[in-house]
Amino acid sequence: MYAQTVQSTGRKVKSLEEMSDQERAFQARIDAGEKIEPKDWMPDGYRKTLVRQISQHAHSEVVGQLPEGNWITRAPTLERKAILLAKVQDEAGHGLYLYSAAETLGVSRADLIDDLLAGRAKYSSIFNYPTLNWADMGAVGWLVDGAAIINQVALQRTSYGPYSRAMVRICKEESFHARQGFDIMMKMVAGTAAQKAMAQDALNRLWWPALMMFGPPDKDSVHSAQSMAWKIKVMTNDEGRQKFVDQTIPQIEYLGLDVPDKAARKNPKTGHYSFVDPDWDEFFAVLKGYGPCNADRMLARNKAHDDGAWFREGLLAYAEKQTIAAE
Ligand code: BYC
Repeated sequence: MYAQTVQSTGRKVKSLEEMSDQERAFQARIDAGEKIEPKDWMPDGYRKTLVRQISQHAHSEVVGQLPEGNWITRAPTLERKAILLAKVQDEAGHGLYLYSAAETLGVSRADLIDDLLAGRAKYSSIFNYPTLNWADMGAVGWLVDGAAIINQVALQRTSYGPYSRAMVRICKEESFHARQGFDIMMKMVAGTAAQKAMAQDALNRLWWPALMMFGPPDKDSVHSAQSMAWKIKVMTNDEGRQKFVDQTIPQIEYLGLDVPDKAARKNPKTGHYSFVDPDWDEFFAVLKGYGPCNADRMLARNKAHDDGAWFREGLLAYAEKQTIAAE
């Protein structure tokens, strides 16, 4: 039940000859860089792909609160607690913007959440890894939010208007998140030898799962070709991963930490780093529900949903009362 067992549904890109007149006109709008708005005509596949990606993104924000929420009560100072609390709360807000963007496509938030709780929907693989100590709060903010920003900055240019606009605000908040993570890392590396070792250990554990956040290699990506043609995605999985590596290795060096990938080297001609791929078998196993925390995450979300039932009922009863009073 708690596995993310959804089968991928991607197909090859439809050629212009295979398209109907309406589809060709739609593609021309995309190619011209126009934004598509909720009431515009769109191919079924475009709508389905958006619902899939935006809802997976929303679920990731909501499940993504759990690994960090785990450390709010154990933050080392009041200031760190306040910052972490604000960050985790921001993630709930991101979930809301994204569920709202998905709803403009004719689906209901309640149904999307039911899919998540029943294990019928995916969320980012990264959140199936544990956060073992305070250094992980630094590494998550720096690496996980750092990776998310790379993806989301590009998504500000996505072709669907409501999704692209949601990304603008999300990106502003994510940059604060990444900076607070890097700030924790700076403190840890400037502390005792044991604290610096904790920072290194957190980096070592989260490096490979962070690389996985960008999705499978382009050659194995089911949706990239069509999503790029529709400009739902404006960067391939491998392009995002390369950007992340190029951005992060100098930051690791600035912190005085060791790069977990011992073979990573900068190519002086291209300016890009070579790097070793993460273990893709592990990635696909995590997607099938076999990550270290998949079951815990789904239990926690289901419990929170059940515990919140009285509150949702209260809100509905209040809204009903207001409607009757207004009549
Ligand atoms: N984890 O054809 P592909 C955050 C799935 S949250 C799990 O390349 P696509 C934050 C993929 O869905 C960050 N599943 O797919 C929150 C597909 O399965 P289905 C979340 C993954 O969609 C709190 C299959 O593998 N960001 O920032 O073209 C605290 C084949 O892949 C993953 C977003 O969601 C993965 N890592 O490209 C801190 C951004 N990768 O649907 C931080 C929006 C792939 O066929 N999403 N899969 O069953 C995207 O940009 C794209 O969906 C992806 C994948 C680049 C992730």
